[in-house]
Amino acid sequence: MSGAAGCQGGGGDRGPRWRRPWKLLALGLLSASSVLAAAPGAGAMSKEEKRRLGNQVLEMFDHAYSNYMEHAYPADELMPLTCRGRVRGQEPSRGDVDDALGKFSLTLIDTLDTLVVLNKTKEFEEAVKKVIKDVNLDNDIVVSVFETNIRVLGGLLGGHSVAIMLKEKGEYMQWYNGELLQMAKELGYKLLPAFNTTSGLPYPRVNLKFGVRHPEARTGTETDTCTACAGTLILEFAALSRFTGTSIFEEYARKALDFIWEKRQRSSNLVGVTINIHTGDWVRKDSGVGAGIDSYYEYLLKAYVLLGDDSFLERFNTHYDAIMRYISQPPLLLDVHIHKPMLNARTWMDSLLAFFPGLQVLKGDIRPAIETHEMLYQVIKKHNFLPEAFTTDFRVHWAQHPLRPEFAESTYFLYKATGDPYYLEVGKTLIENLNKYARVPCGFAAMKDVRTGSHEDRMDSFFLAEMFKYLYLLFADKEDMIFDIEDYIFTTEAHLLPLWLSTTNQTVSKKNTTTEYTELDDSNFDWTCPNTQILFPNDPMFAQSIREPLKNVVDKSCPRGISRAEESLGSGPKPPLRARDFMASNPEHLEILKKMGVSLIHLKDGRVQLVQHAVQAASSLDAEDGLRFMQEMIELSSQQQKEQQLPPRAVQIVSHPFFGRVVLTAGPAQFGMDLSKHKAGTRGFVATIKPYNGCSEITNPEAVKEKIALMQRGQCMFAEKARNIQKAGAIGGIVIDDNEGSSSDTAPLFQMAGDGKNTDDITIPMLFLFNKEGNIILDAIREYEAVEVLLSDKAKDRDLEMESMDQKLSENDSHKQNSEEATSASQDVGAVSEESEEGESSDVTDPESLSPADADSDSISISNQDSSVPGTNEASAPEPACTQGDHQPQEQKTETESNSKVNWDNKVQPMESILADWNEDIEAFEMMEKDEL
Ligand code: DMJ
Repeated sequence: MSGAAGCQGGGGDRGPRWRRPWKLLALGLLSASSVLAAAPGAGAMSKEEKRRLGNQVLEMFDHAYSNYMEHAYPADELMPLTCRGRVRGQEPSRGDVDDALGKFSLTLIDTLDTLVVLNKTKEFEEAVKKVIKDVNLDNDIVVSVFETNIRVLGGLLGGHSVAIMLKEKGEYMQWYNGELLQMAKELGYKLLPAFNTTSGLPYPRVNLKFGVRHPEARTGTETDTCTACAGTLILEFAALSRFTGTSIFEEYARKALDFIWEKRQRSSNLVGVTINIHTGDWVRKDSGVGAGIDSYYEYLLKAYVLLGDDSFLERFNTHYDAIMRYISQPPLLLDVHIHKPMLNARTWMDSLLAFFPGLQVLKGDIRPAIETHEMLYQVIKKHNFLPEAFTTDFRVHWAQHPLRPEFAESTYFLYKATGDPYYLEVGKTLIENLNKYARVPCGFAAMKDVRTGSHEDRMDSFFLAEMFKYLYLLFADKEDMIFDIEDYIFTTEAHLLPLWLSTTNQTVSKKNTTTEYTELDDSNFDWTCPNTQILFPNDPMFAQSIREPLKNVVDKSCPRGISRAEESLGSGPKPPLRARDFMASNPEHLEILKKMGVSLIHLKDGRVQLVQHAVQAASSLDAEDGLRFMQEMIELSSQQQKEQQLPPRAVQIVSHPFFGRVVLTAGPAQFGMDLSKHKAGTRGFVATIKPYNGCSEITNPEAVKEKIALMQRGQCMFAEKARNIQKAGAIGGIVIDDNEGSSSDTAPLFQMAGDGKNTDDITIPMLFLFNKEGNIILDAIREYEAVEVLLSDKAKDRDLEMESMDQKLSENDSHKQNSEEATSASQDVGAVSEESEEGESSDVTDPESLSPADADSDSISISNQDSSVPGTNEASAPEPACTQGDHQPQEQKTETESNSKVNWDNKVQPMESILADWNEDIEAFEMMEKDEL
């Protein structure tokens, strides 16, 4: 896709190249959209408002970029809560996500072409000089091939693309001599060792200095990679080849794509999520358009647009047809199994799929794009951001949100395709939410939990590379730009590559050497691009008419896992039994279970176990229904497990200079005030207590009275601390972890348990903060002395906090001052002075009730302990929540702590362990599938 219009061919400055009618049709799309944008109607946005919003995006970008440059550069990323750079190795490891960091000033490189899109040419010139001078690409560090390609190689190439454009214009960058391209080439060569496999699929990681095979490489033992990881190289690699005339990069990327195409599941034409890089076997056979696969599809279509190679379009269209047949269940996009594509693989969606409506615009399939986008927008309206994963009935499945740009991207493309001002309003909401909930004095912080509004100390580079580009372009008119965005295509990281590359240095043979397309004829390929004059004939209300029926899809309906069988059967035969409807006391249901090969085993301890033996099913169709039933049951149980936990709470710093903008993720207590029932929360100034561990009578009650007491974890029970501070007159308490460096970014939250006795006497709220979050408050005390916080179940509106704050500073000044002050605070304060004598660790239980009880390769089973879990005690299956909120406070299961040394904290199951379990279950399914096949 070009920058602005949905569907467009190449051409640009270097001359036309299209044999097919793309260019003309794209022009049609553009003119139609401008007619629509100008059309009068309710909701049309005034030019002034558009300009105001565009300026707001610029101001927000400045806030993010200047804080990165001032407080983090040359580090890879900014940590906006602690206001410093994230340097790999100096912070606790976050696992795979850290593989994007290669000590190469990631955020600066990823931001280069954003500066030019946002008209910040002088800043761009400065930034390029810094990159050339400072960045070292030869570090002994293991990085992700995928992330390094899309962010760093893409960033350098995008920077080079706009640098030569500016140079050609004659005003800026006159000194530029292809230095960024040189760096890109150097990096390209550093990625090549990863391709040293027989399949041609790259290893997922590479050591920038030592490659893959070298004894010092510390990588090269991996066997799997994700499909998107191996299939998202062609744009950057082909651009590198064509810019430099060195064909090897394009050749390698093509080979990887050819291999994936060869390995597609032939009956469904779908690809799985992960693949063995040596054998080409699908390791995970679930298939969707989100995490793990997303940009593979994106790059097939965009490779056709950039390179004009028909085979990429042929492949894309073949996959797209399969996606629309199996995965698209409008407005949902649900993962299925590649071998059994009528079988849903899960009942939740991940936020990465939000890019897909944008890709559908490029494909020209506007209707489903509008539908899915509208569904996603309603999820956002409910939670302010798209949670990383959400269920088919729109509950939060994974509450994090790292400020991903995919939804903004789709909003931009839909606006360009439809000209409907509705999408400008959507963009306005995104801007408002970012400012209200994610903006902190030192940048923008990712959401740790969209339900509580708490933050994570993280601002990913893609936030600057993508979010600000799409938001700015959404509100920008052609005359606001210093160049024509239509001359470029966006990579998956929104880097700009010029369309004229299609006619440059075509040294690589376009012919796929491994694939014959004899089985495909022209009917597989949709060669045309949409013309909005045909799409919206005399009907500026087209998009609205598609959205209208979906208006209340999130709030008012409860669409639980749409069954294709249910849909297609209509008034025909009875739909298969769904896990959510199952009642163990219903003889008819038991009969159906039997037909599906599922048996119910009553265990001695009162538990009920479900086991499926596909071979015992009445027919293969029944076996398939049985499989789905078991899968649904597992997921239902997993969901229940999750809901039995108390959700995390929020500690919001409301005093100057934070004004409610910093929200820390806190663990709840199983005693004291239940903050979910006291919506206003408890607000007060904080005071550290003496003794700091709170394990005996408080000796400074005068300092603590009417305050929120801060104390250190350890040396006695949580409930004991609570009683001591309550006696001293505190109105609440915060326990700070004594394990230095612990953080909710890296450790699972847990609940503070009682002491096994009746805790009704404790009436004040108690929350737990990990060491890093606790230090943010301690830092603030050192700097500002009087620090006021709000303890609540969900962060309160920052604007209200702003209103109630001291009005001494004008709003503009306070913004500036905020970042300066917060910075010095975080620099000055060291670790908590008191040390705990005994180390403690949070303990987690295994979710016993979910573990497959029968490991037979042809069977799968689940068992449940809880009486409210499906299948137990002849009770009916639970009603999966179809309620308004995601918080459903459950009865708390208090676990008595007998050993005060090791088992102080109640056992809870963190999300990671639930997901790990779920993966195990999926694997069991896959084994079974294999056996069946
Ligand atoms: C970006 O780095 C890219 O868009 C990638 O393809 C997947 N998504 C992230 C941001 O969410």
